[in-house]
Amino acid sequence: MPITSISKAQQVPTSTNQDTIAAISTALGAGAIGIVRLSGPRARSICQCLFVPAKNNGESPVSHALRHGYVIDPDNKSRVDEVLIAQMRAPNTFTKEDMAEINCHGGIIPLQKTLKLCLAQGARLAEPGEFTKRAYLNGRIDLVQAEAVIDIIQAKTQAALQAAINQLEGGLSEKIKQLQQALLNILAQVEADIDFPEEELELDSLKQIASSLTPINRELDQLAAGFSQGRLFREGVATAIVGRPNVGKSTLLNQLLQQERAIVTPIPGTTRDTIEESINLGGFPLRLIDTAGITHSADVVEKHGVKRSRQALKQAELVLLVLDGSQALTDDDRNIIAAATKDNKNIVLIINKIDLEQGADLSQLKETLPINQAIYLSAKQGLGLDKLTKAIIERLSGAGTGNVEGAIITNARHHQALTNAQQAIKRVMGAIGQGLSPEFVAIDLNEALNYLGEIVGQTTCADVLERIFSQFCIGK
Ligand SMILES: Nc1nc2c(ncn2[C@@H]2O[C@H](COP(=O)(O)OP(=O)(O)OP(=O)(O)O)[C@@H](O)[C@H]2O)c(=O)[nH]1
Ligand SMILES: [Mg+2]
Repeated sequence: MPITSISKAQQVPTSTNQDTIAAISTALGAGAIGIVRLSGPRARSICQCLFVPAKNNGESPVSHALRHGYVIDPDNKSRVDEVLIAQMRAPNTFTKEDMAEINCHGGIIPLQKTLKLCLAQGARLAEPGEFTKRAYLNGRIDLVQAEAVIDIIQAKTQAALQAAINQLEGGLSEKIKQLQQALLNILAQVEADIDFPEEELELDSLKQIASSLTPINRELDQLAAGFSQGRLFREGVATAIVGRPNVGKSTLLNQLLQQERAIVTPIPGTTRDTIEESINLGGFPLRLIDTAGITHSADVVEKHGVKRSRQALKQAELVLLVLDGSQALTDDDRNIIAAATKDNKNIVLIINKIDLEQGADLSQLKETLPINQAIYLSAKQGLGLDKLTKAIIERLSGAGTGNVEGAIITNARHHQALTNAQQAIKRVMGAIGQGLSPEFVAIDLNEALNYLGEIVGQTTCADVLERIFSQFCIGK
């Protein structure tokens, strides 16, 4: 079986616990192989009913080993499919429960039949992400690691994948645990004072608490600051290509994608709506957004497009601002430059059409844009694209990107909880500074601990868990 075809396999999930429910077929499709995956206390007995080994030596199955044989219909003993089956005994499995994976031929019918037989034996269909959820609920992984599983599946670049793997291996979880332990030590000191008020906390002791919070605060700051970089890996950089009509935005999009994605014509106003495509540029996932040319003199349809272009410009993290070097600058150009620079945007200025005689006087822009950093291109002829790629990578690397070693925050949920924990610690320091009673100090310390617990899933509320696991595909 070629390894590449395994990723196309349809994993059809079932799990064996009391509340058995019916199958769905939407997870089914043709593939090289299809895996019916079982987890729960009855995984073993279901396999005993449905699987007949090709060579029966009477020995019980070895855990985690593949066996060749047949899925049979227990009613009439007919063969349903020739399979390879792996049975894995608890607790050394992904879910910490007994598990089995039946590798069927990838066709829809044998898969569906095998699945139905499992359901008839008392399994029920798994919810999206239920295997990972069980791994989390059974304490094999924490919430950060469960979320890393989604990130691994969705990673668009090698760097994103590496960040997710680090997270799954527990890099971030370990860091959070260390911070929690440090806070717990401080809390123990403060609570001792609440319990034994007669031994009042000396001023020195309070100072000591405040000073031991400083390195914790610094570590939280560092983690939170890494988010601006981490998020890029996970979500991609929203990159808008903007400019007045006909400057060559769509030609540039097509060049960067290396495919004829957007329609290009000599008629101004060709692109009427935003077009979004993802690319991997030197390891950075970019969400490239081609926009309708922004102009005053737009017709009714164009006006809608222009509105969307302005929105895309507002929301973009990186702006590729395109001017036509062969023509004098217009009011439209100046308006777009004003709109782009207003929000202090990360702008890469592109002068396009360098294959034509040049007519734009850029010196008038030097007040507003660093024109000495402009990139000169012919999008049509593919000239200067390497310089553009380099400039974009440099711009993004400026945000400290590139290094995905160690604990890095890539997830907005983690970032929010970290920020909340930081604020709680600030309140603790404020309370100590004001000489408030240790009860107040303890309240905020507990809050900080709770926020850190939210990240790893110790104190996460049910609906957040629901939301996280619903992002998974069925079978994961
Ligand atoms: N000579 C030359 N022509 C170019 C270059 N880039 C684009 N063009 C031409 O300029 C015209 C407009 O190109 P588009 O890519 O559609 O421009 P746009 O900015 O997307 O235009 P709208 O969608 O109307 O806003 C087409 O005829 C392109 O072939 C270039 O580098 N050199
Ligand atoms: Mg266009």
